[in-house]
Amino acid sequence: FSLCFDLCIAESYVLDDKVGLGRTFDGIGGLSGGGATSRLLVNYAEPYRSQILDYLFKPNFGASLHILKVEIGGDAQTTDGTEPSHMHYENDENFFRGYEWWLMREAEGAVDRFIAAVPFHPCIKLERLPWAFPGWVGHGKNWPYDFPDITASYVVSWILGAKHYHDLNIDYVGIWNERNFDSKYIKLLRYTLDKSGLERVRIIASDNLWQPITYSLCVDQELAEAVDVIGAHYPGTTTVIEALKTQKKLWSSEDYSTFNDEVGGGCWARILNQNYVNGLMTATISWNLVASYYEDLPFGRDGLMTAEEPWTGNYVVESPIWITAHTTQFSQPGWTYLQTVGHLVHGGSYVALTDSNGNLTVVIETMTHDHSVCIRPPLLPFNVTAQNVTFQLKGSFVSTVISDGSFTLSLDVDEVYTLTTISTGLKGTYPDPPTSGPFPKVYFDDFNVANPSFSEAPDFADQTGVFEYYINLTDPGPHVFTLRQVVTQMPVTWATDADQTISIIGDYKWQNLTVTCDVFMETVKTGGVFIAARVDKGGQSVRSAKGVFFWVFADGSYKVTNDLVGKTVLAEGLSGTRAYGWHTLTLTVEGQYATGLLNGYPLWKDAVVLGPKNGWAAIGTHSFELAQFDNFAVEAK
Ligand code: 147
Ligand code: CA
Repeated sequence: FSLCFDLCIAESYVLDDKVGLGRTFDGIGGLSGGGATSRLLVNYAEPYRSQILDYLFKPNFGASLHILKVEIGGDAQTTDGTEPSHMHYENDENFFRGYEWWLMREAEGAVDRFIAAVPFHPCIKLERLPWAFPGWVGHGKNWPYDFPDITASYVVSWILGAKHYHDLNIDYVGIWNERNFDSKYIKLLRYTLDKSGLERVRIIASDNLWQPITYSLCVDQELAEAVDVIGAHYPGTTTVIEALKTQKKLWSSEDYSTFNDEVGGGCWARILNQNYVNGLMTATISWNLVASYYEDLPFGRDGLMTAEEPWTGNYVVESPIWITAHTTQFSQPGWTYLQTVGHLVHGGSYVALTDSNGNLTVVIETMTHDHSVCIRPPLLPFNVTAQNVTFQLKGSFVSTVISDGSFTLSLDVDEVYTLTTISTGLKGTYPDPPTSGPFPKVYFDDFNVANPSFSEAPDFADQTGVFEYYINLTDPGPHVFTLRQVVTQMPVTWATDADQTISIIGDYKWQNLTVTCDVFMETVKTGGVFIAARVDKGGQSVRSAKGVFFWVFADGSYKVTNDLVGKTVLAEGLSGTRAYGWHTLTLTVEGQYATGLLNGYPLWKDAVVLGPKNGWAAIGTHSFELAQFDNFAVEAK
């Protein structure tokens, strides 16, 4: 029985910089993307949106993150949705799509506002990584390395645009998330960066496992010169000897992905310390930054905090935020780990960091196994019990603290302590946000926004394809401002996108409802569009989505299907619909029956719907084709 009281002998640990220092600390970060994980965040009203950003980025307030990693949108499904590319087509460039630009500016803004107020200057490091690429980058093949010069200039154009249009300096760039890397491409990327005046941008490879990238770095000197950081995903706190031998910085460039309750917080506390103790990793990045996507999409709530209700303004500052603060508020990128870090005799771990200027921060965690399981990899059993620990300060820290340079702590299990000379730490707080509530049962959007701050309409979460605000300059009538699906070719994918495009919206619990939308096909003969209810799947499973789909086609026909692929037909017939004309579709689902109107007149009725019982509303197209939507409305029971 191991409960330990004051009389117990304390195990002793030395903290010493005389023996030489360890590796340079690069920071703790969050990942927005991979994919669409911040989708709902942008639609929060003020002051809640800024409060959320402050909990994430504001120094000495909350998570006070050092690194923001974002996806470079590739028009394709990358876990919880698609993110738009800055180049949908070869001759197209637009650096104002999506919300990642805005998020990067806000992250820097939160830091800048702070810099204005205090003399101490932290800065946020920006990193970007592609999951997918527009189809033209692969010339129609699902592979980005056949034309490496095209891929490199596509990626570099994003970094140049970040600087030119948003004054954002990107510090790190990656290759292709959790997919193959190509040595020739990495060297060409380095060359293209340098040629574009971006020598300061560092390359991370390969955002997958430690191998085979480490092996390639060992045998290819030119590749080793091009790569600055080996980034591994979900490393389970360990690395491999060969990676250590490369002398490269080692990062856990994607980690966590765990439900953000207290066990999630425990996972995060354990890996933040032990990624260095066991694996000498000097940065850890959480997938994801903030859970701002419909919770019924894959990996619901796997973010440092939760902000999934822009319609109420409710958000939740979850335990991983405060776990992060234990490290981020008391050490900065550029500080150095001491060599004297390690495991505690009765379980748990400690790290120590210094600014080499007299400041010292020690972070101790005593997370038990069951209180710190992460989503992956599996966690082998281990024991942690209450214990007394004595820290002996040596080297330049002898005089920093107490007279004899030592202190003793009584540690219980599942605790995190920060011992520090830094006095600026703060547990930031705002008044409680509004209470949680469901998506509004009555919803309407006419997309009539002349200068939208975002390219996408509120609450629509694209699952294949990209739906953007559009202006019909020549439209004489009521459809000047619409929403348009703009992806015209299957992208170089990361997940298995559907062959149709689809954007979901609303409450996953919706059962009985009416969906109405004006639709406009832009493809003669073969064009097709749908509105839908009870859509039961998104994310990587979007291809197998079921629901009630009401389609009209440019060949003058309609269909009602039970699935997105259109295999299970519930009704079909003639509609007289065509391209380049507006039609109004209305779909009502009530219990086991569905009914459809065209332009307000019954077209089909009482189609029998045996499942699914509930799901989101949706709009979409039959293929990767241009089409427009207007006056979208839902009335749910
Ligand atoms: C990662 C992706 O990089 C993220 O975009 C997101 O999908 C995240 C969700 O947990 O997962 O991909 C992984 C998928 C599977 C494994 C590791 C990473 N795995 O099985 O080890
Ligand atoms: Ca409109």
